[in-house]
Amino acid sequence: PFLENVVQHPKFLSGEYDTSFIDTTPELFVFPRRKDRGTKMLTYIGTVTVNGFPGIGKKKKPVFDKPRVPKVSQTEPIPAGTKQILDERGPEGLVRWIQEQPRVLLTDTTFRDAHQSLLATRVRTIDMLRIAEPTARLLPNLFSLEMWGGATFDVAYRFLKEDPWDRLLKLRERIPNVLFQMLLRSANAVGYKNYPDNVIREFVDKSAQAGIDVFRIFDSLNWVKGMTVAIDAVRQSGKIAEAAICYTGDILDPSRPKYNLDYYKALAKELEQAGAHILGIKDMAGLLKPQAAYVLISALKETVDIPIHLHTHDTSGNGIYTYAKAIEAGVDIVDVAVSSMAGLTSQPSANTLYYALEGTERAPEVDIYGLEQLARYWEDVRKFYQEFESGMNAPHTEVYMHEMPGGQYSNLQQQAKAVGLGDRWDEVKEMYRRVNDLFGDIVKVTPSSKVVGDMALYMVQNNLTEQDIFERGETLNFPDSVVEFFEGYLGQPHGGFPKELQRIILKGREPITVRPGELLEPVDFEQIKRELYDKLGREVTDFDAIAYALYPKVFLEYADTVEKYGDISVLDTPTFLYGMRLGEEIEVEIERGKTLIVKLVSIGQPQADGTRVVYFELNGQPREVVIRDES
Ligand code: 3PY
Ligand code: ZN
Repeated sequence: PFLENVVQHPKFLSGEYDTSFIDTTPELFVFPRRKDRGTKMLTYIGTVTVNGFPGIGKKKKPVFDKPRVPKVSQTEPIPAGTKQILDERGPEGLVRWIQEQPRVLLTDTTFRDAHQSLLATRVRTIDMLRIAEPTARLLPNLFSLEMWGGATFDVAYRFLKEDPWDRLLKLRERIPNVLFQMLLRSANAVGYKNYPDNVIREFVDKSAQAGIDVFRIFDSLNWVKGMTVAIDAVRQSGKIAEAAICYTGDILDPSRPKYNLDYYKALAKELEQAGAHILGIKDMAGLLKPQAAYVLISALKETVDIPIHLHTHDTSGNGIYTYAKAIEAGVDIVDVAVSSMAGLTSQPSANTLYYALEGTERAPEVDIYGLEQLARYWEDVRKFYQEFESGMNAPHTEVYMHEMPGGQYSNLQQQAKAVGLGDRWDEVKEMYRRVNDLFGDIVKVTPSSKVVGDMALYMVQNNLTEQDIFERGETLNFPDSVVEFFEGYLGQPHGGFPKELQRIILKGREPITVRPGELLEPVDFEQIKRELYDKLGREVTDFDAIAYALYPKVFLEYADTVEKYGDISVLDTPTFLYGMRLGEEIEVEIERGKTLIVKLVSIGQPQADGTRVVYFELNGQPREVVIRDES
């Protein structure tokens, strides 16, 4: 391979080399890996075909229609948008621009929260890339595209075996005009626990460099102290800090005074003072009823001088009405999704909101025909992921009872199935509410919602009641997330922890009351890079190092998969999830302009050692791979 590298090197070919050529050309020493890309990919396809995909199992691959991609001009320049306003006028200039807009502005969440909430976050990069440029052309007037953060980061590595940074960079290339927005869980970054401050700073800094413009920052307990590092880091990166209040309870219900209007007004003021460019209202479960929205937004408009951005979920079916009332009260921006990815646990539909506001002064500036074309594409793509649908197909007003975030619903349901509680889902939801009350009525959003979910699953699985917890708590092994929460490692809940329960769960250990980041040792990124280099035997990027710092095990498993199967993000989604049908032929573009043609010829009988030979044709040549049959 060394000689091959030398004779193929452009300098060598052009004759522009001298005796230092070898010493000054380190790439000559980079050799291709032995197992070729084709074989690795066939091994993946063979494995899914024989053993199925995690969470789907072994299923016959359905025949899907080719997604209808809107036909848009390839030659005309992409229209300018909010991204250019931020780049030219800076954060303060963008804020002034927002305040000058008489119409309501829209954020499209289709690439993030919509599929996190409907399809367990499983939408893959390849399906976003195909619609990226049409989106840039058809929706240039959006305020932003929420396309990163929340659960997408973790799920990309853990289940999709693809690199979320790569998604960000590639989308940025194709969508140069609209602001990119992400959801950042403050000190929990895009994970489920508090990280050291320098991890948060590094994460924000690299995300900003890679293309994120608007960071929606929230703390899962509305603990402003836990948000300060993230707000500060975003401001330093020159990007937009949208600090968000998580909405819970019901401001119009006098029997729930814990989260009343005064509580939200005080929080809003605090966030403005902490440096927020925009105030986010994050109604993660969809609990904000229409009249409450009117009252809340009206009061907050009086309280703060920054724009207000409202996010809700349409679980109850009241989403559009809530937005209409919020828009009447003067909200600046609202979150919507393309109609075929909207509604229910997702955001209200952009298309529907367009018609609801048509002809009014605050109607959004949006091309409805563009939206309809995008809706067709997503209608087709959504079918690929049908196995991850939650099964909810009508409004659920019971969300006002359990208060489960839209982004958690389908994920917790998957978790319940995985531990054998699929048929006790109603009980789990009921228990979710009871655990909330047991915990003193807390804000429930990742990761505090995960704590409540884990506890609910634990109690249902072990047939425990609240009384059992108090009577036998000393002998119970509570889920780790629950223990960490009561230790204070997610921060401090409004009103404090219920003391007796905390004592039982911590079994006598002392909780912390300071910001966890003050106690956590900074991560040494150089050390991580060396460690990773030793483990992976390849160049380690800053992005890899951050991912490893956030979730070491998930990242290593991802790296292992890539080592074994190569880059499988290039496979079309039906093949990625179901493998291939006998006799089927697919095309895989492994890099720009380089396509493999794969045909599944036959699958051999199981052999004595539990393996099967799977016979393919790769670009017309016979190839076989040996797959362990796990059935
Ligand atoms: C997340 O943190 O992923 C959420 O979507 C919370 O609503
Ligand atoms: Zn949400």
